[in-house]
Amino acid sequence: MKIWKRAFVASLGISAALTLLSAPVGLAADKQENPQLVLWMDHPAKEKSWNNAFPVGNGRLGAMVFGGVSEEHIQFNEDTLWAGKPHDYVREGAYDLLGKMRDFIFAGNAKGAEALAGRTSPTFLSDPIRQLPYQPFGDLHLTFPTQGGESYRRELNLNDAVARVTYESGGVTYTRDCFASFPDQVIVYHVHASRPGQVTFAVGMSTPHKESEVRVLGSDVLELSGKVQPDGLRFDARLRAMATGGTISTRDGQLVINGADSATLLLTGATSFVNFQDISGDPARKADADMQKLAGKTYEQLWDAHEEDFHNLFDRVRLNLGHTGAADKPTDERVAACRTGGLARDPGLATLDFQYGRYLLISCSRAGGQPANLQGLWNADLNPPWESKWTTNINLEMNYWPAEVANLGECTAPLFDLIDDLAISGARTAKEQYHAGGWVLHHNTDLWRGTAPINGPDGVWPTGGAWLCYHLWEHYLFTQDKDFLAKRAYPDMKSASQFFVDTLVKDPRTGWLVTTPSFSPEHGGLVAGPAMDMQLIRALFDSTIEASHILKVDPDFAHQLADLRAKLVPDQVGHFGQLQEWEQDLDAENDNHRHMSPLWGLYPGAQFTPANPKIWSAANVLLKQRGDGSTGWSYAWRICLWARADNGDRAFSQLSDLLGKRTLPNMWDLCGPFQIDGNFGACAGIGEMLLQSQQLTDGQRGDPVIELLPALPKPWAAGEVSGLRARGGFEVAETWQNGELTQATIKSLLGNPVDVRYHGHDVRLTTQPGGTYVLDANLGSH
Ligand code: FUC
Repeated sequence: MKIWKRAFVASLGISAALTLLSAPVGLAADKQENPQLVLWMDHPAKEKSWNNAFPVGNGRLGAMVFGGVSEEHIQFNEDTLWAGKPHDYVREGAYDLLGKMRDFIFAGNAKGAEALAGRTSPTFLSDPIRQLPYQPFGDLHLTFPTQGGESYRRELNLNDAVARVTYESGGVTYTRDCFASFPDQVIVYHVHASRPGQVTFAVGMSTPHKESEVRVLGSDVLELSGKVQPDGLRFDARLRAMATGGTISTRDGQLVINGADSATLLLTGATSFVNFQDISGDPARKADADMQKLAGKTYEQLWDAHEEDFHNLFDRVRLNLGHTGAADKPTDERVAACRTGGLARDPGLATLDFQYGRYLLISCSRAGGQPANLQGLWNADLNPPWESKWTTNINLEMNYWPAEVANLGECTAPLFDLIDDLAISGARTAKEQYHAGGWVLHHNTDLWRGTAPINGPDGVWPTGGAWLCYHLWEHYLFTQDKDFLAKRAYPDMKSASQFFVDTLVKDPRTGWLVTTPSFSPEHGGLVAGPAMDMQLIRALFDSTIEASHILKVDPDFAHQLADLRAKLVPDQVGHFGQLQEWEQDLDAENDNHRHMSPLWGLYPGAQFTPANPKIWSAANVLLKQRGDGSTGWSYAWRICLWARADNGDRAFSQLSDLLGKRTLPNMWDLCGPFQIDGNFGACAGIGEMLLQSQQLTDGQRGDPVIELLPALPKPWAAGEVSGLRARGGFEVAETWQNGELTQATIKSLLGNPVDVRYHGHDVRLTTQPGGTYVLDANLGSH
């Protein structure tokens, strides 16, 4: 059995009879609101501060709620509204350059190779060289007669997934709730007044797209329709008003609600996108059909359905890191306090950040929708930063790091659908540009599933698909779902492996097998065999080999992969004891690059363990040398890495810097501009500090291993968590005091055996499906 995170700690071999409980794993499983799970401010978002507004989303439709009193603004998105149309980005004839680029690289002339991956023809880059941007959809503008507004508060309540504005005016309390319902596929906006007949407002629609119009349909519906220029996707949204009491009328293209007790707006929206090769859909019909489905439903029914759906996902994990008086302040002030070390005095903010990550994933990644892009699904810009695409050399993957451990495995569905598409478009790129079988993805993709290298030489990085396949395998490790493995994961993994079988070449300088041309993500120049590529391919081959054993298929292919794996460039230790980023020892001691690519094998991979002290120590040397993060996501990656290195205080310092230096008042992450990956990376990192699990794959899989509280930082001396998931099919709860575990509860979902570790203690549990096992700090049973 492979040893995880432990060099020579002998198993204590405890086989004590363990208490088998039938109670569910959880803290007090009440339905009460947790006031700690609320982001709030005492002022609206300024009109120009889109990213100060609060986000709601149902995985497909998203909205940003600004919270103005007399003028409310709600900007909204639908996740298939992108620029462009079906397009194959493959560069014809690129293959002719491949051999030349390889020759240049092996001759030590990276510049020669890079000249063939530039903007001028001939180039190995995609056609065209850039991919296309995600688009905003539209805006709702609400005008209320109220001026001022006392006792103002706007909040994003994570307990109920609702953006709420409350204020008083003229002795009346107004409440406005906005949520995005997954079951009803609608954005709902509800206005309530404490006194009857006091709800009066007008609402209009607009869009930044030039080719568009707003029409009044009947007496209570607006339609916003248009097309992304020049000849792209068509879109259509419907806004319907319902009121209790009062009247609804139309005026100047707006809906006017007058003197109602309460009023509800329903917003549906759709585009002509069918799939990445077909945009023949009818958006008007879909937006209308979605609206028709709501006919006869009351606001309360919509609320209840939304609550049931959201709670089913969100309530699975409870976290309490303690809270102090600092938690009583508005969220923007709490975030600002992190600039001066405030996180250590405000553990509740870390809890909020963790649960916000879970909230955001539920809000932007649900079955049937697109995966979370660089901005999740929220975007107000026709030209968003990096096109708000899916960048696959860290960002898209980081978005899904928390999914399994934070018990939101279902939210991976859009990612896996994307991978299926990429296996199709990536097969064309493999064939045309590499004369290879299988599929390849470089460092970005868009709605049209571009897979060819883009932008410049740093786009020539062929292991994006290998990395995405790791998520398929991880989903299997967490769920042990053989049907998923056979039908969804293995075909994509096998085909991704095939690409490398066909394209790995022998480096004449070293004799090792390498990817080339390649790039260690955004660092250095074009090279052969960067460490990250080798780690990704080892992970891909290992998991494909193991899947072939589990599924009892393709034994010859598995042998072939094992043979090639042994010839890949190994992880190497360089001149200052560091794990090398490149095949050659080129690392500089003053380099703190944002990408932590050579440490992929530490996190999210699981290739470095103390069982191999040489590589474990080199990885730690590099981690230390790289210092603090810079972009939000680079801090987030470092949180996860330090957690894996069992250093909770260093992980905490990166979290503290992320919140203090790279976080907006609404707790969104900043790359430079808003980019959501850091939110998800931080969520995963906090999870990793509290619980780690592995089921190592190197052709000889051992039992799952769970490590309790592996990287608890000093400021979180007491706390409790429940509902975290572990590989092998477990749900784990932990409580701790004075920095020490007091109790762990492990629910076995599938009945697998598991090796549980804490501070040098080690116990092997033989479990029954559904069994719950309670352990004390010595891992003795209760
Ligand atoms: C990668 C990063 C950048 C940015 C971009 C979207 O290229 O290196 O910092 O996050 O993705």
